[in-house]
Amino acid sequence: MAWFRASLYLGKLAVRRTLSQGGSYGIRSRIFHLRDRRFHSTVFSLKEKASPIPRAVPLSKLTDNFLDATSSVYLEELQRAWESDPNSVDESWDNFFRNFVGQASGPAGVSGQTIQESMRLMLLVRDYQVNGHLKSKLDPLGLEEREAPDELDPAFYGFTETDLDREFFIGVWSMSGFLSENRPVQTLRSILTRLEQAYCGSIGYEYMHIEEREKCNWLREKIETPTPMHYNKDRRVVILDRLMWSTQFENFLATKMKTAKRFGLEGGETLIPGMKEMFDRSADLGVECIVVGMPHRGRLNVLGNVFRKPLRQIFSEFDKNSKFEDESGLYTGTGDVKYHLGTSYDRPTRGGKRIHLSLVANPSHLEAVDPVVIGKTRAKQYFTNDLDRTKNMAVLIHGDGSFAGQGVVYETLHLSALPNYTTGGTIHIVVNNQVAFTTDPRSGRSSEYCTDVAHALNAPIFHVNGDDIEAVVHVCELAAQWRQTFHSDVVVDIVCYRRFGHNEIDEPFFTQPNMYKVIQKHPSSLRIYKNKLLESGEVTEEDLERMHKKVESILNEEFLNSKDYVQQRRDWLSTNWKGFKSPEQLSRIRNTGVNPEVLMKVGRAITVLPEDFKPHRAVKKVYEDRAKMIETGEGLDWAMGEALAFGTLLVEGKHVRLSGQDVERGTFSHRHAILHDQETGRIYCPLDHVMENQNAEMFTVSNSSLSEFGVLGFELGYSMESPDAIVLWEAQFGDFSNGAQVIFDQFLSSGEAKWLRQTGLVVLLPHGYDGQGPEHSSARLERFLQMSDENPYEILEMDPTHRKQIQKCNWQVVNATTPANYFHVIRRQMHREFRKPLIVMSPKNLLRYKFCKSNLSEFDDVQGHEGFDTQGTRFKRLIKDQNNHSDLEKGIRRLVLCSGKVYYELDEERQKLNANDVAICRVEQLCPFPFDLVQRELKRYPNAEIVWCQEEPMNMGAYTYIAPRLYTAVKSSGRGSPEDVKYVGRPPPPVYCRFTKTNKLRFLALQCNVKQSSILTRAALFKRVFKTNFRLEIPES
Ligand SMILES: Cc1ncc(C[n+]2csc(CCOP(=O)(O)OP(=O)(O)O)c2C)c(N)n1
Ligand SMILES: [Mg+2]
Repeated sequence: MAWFRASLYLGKLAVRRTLSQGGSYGIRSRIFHLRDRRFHSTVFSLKEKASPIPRAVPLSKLTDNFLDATSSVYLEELQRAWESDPNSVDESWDNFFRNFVGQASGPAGVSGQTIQESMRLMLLVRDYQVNGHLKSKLDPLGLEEREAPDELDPAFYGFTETDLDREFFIGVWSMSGFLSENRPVQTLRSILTRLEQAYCGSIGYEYMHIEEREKCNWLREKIETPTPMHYNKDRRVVILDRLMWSTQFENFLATKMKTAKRFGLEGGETLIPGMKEMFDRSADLGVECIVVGMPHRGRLNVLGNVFRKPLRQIFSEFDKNSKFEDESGLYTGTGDVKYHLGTSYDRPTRGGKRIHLSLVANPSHLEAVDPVVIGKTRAKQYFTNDLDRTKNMAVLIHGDGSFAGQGVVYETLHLSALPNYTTGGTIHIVVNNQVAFTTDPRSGRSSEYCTDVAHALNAPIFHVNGDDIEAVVHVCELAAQWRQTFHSDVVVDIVCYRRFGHNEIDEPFFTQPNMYKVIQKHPSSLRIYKNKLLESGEVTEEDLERMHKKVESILNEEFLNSKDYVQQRRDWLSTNWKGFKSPEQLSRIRNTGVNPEVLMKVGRAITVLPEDFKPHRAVKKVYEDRAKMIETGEGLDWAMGEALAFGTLLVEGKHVRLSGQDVERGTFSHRHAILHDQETGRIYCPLDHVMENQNAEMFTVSNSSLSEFGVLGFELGYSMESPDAIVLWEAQFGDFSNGAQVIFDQFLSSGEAKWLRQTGLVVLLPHGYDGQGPEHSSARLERFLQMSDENPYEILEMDPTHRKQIQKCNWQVVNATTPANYFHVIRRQMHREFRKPLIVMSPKNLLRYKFCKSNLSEFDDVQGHEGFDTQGTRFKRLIKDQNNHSDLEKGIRRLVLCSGKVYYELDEERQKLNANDVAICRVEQLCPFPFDLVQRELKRYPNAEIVWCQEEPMNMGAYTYIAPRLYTAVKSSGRGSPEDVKYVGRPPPPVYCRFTKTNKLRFLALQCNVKQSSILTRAALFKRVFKTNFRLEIPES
């Protein structure tokens, strides 16, 4: 291993470079060198002998490991020291010298060679492996201004031109590749030729940062081949044909739809043959399904040529006059632009197999789809029992600007090796056109390559000149082989260019005049490949003409057919979703109570621990208490309600997955879903044992990486695969959900409308003003409510079982206040024939609050039991006043409507002050708004003034959402005008509590909170100062 690392160190030296202001595109910067270049452009341009400048090395360093070998003086010192006493040097050096002693002077023709020279040659070889990519010819435009590093100059190691044809002993090494061949004696010229060929051609291999020897050897075997890679004629014709399709597709669109935005692939057309070869190779190696995520660039080309979306359909989508099937009354959503849409297809492969391809729809936010694709892939692996993760694979395509710039890339990469998130390796392809909209790489990133982020993963990175189609195909195949062999991520960086502007109506000369002058004259990669094959005699002009005409005629035919093409009703059901209902089809509302016997069985199973298991004392008590709750049927707390929901769903055959930061124990130490034996460290998960021989993954609870965007995106993708999984993501505190805002905005709240894809993802956001500071108090309920698409002024059909209100709405937002109601709302997600995202403002201090308890009878389905009303046992969208009020209560002076934990504060205050003329109702489901139940309560209290009370400030919380809906309910019930609804809550500051510089935040937050809470509750119950609506009447102190 020491030997491998030796040049890694030198590699690091070479990477120390200054940034350039020059016009480099392929890589970020020009490299300034520490000394004059002697020997960099080709191996045969050696100019003059130059020895490296010796650096003094203290003798104390002589025990250093091999990897620290940095100068020839040092090597000489080492050799001398070893000769006088082998024990005086590090063991790795001892081995090295032993390997050479007696050999260098042995074979004929190498006499006179010093050990020093052998050692330097070794380092040179190593330098090519580490740094060869810096000298590879990646930029098709030839604008790259980087210079090869000093370490690739033989002069750096003291060799001169006269040494080129000298023979050197380099030994036979146990590593694979060049040094393992049985050719211990070679001339310097042949060594350099081989190295240049392997590392400095159209492919730049970056892999020496990988720590595992086995993986490096595997790659060396593929890279340091005795002869250069060569495709036979048949393969070449297939590659040519694929490149023709890719190129002619774009050209065709460019001539037929001159001004339409399509984000063409021109300049990067080799992506298409590369992808196809990658998919073919993957299928040969056992992949059956590939989930793809990609941005705008070249998406139509990928859809048409790789996914085989009918060309006539693609063309008709450009046509303003295209015909649509009559979709009135159908599930159509709002739609999206054509370069965002997804599709799926069973593609036949070169090897005669079929591979299922699925392109995930994505929003305009670059890279946001990455974690979604990975999550979906992982779910496919679960549902197809793909235990070794070789049948389902993810491929992500990136732009150079976004791969380097978007943080979600890093968040996604870091999921790749986590046991509950891995998919066995993702293949990343970067369409590196050396520009992002109008921005040059030097303004767009600080790293050398746009792919440097992948170093963090120890992923190999194959940079390839996009004009060399065979090199592109080769690395695409290699990436597929890597993934199927090592089950980890790999990156293909296709360095290409963008022939036109960012889109077709953009003028690139405004900002990149020099680059575009070169591009204007630059032949297409198809032209280059045609010339190559003509030169080799493998095709003739006639062959080319015939192939061209064939493609052209199909494109023309499809174009003509597109005129009559009737856009079909969009199909939203994939196989797993057969039988599920669109919002146009009624899904009856069902009960979610559970048979009491099943409840008891599940309850016992999840509270019993193995006899020999030694949990922490406090956790043991938690489990004893839970067992008691089940046996007595009383006092079930929040965690128990949740565990019962999960357990009963498992019994019903559903897959349950809960993920997020520290969810196994629970941020508030309430869940303890996984227990740790205090003596052995063994873990035990009671919910894994609800049934006999339960599949280990059927219940998954998993701490995640410390990411919101990445992990929520992953869970969203997971939830979209099958309706048979209930997937939950919990934020540590609700406020952290803003780190995943893109997922909420672009996917969860709008994905169904844009792409007709349903998801029942549950998002748990701890929320509540309990003195934990301005951030942790609020999950920003208002934001989720604002994104609701419900019409506040329209009351839809509200029949108890025929209601379609939820089906019509984009998502549900609830703030449940009892364990039983939480249990039912979780179960409700799975007990319906459609799926809808659910946002839960989950509690913090209610987790242990003495009155926040439910009885087991509220969970069962027994008629007459507590919780069973005229509708059966199910989630209560509104909880009426707990004081057993009759259907008509004329004596009630005030009806306070509220949501969340403030209810308990109001109720306590009411009891304290004996305010029995006040009724308090909890709106548990804020969105969609329970108009029917609010109307019912208005009827019950005909003389009550109506108050909305919240603990959040007026500009936050539910108020702005509730107000117009409450008005609609009041108006429709004939209970006065909107002005008759009063507000009690905190004033509207940006955060809820004021701080001064000297105050300790936490202390003040608590004080402020306590003070404000009591004022607030009293005002809600008694204050008579509501002069005008919309105005807060609670003083600050
Ligand atoms: C998150 C995000 N920020 C900004 C944009 C606007 N935008 C669209 S394309 C683009 C340039 C992308 O460059 P690159 O990733 O190199 O892809 P290319 O267009 O060059 O293929 C930008 C900035 C966006 N779509 N998403
Ligand atoms: Mg780009």
